[in-house]
Amino acid sequence: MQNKIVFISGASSGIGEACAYKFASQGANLILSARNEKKLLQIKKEIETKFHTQILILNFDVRNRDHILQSINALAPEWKNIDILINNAGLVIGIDKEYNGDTDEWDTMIDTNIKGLLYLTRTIVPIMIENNRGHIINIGSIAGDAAYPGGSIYCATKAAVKSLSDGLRIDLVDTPLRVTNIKPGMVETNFSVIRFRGDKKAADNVYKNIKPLTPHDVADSVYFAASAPEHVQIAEILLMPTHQATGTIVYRNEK
Ligand code: 8X3
Repeated sequence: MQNKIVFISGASSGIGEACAYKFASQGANLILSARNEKKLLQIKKEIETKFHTQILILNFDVRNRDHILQSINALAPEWKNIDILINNAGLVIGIDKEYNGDTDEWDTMIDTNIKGLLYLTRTIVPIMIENNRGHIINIGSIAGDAAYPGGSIYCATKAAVKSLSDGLRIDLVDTPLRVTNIKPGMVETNFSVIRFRGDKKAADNVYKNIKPLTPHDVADSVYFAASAPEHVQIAEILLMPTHQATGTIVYRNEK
């Protein structure tokens, strides 16, 4: 991973932040993007004190297509040749039924999880094709394999991430580029706090009496896929806590 350039969206927290630490610890240079510039600067500072690495901050919302295009096009040549794109930015808001959800929240999820991922892919993959090397790692979800109660829109966005990953893998089959879809189950981050619109207690209940994955567990899988030999394409990884079996079946040890 030495001196490779890794672009991570949604890098200011959770899985994105954990990926930043993991790849920096293995010698990669990072381009970190997110909406929260203050948090990005803090992460950059922390990582740079721990590891010998260079970090560039790009402060944008993946929903803003023009901003993405301008930021990537303006990159200095030494940063532009991105080796690995980790499409991590994504979120869930609400647990409403499909017939009574908040349509603004739907727009936020669809625009971030699907369109934001597409904008970054559309901007960065042509650079990779030009360089004849690259790896696109999309953070999907177990939620994309089957819908669950209260998750209709979010599950649909993650099903889209699966289709978009599969479609891109087909489109790139005649190139050395690889495409991976990482599908985590329950991971303890601020993901559930946002889902429950800031209700920390409700979010904590999701992980009660079960040991969830940490963002670092997911980052390890991302790194595993990224560090496979060049002729090996890890198409998907589905990972979940040992006491989770599907998107809806978990065992909680309440003894
Ligand atoms: C997050 C996983 O299904 O527990 O994508 O909400 S889930």
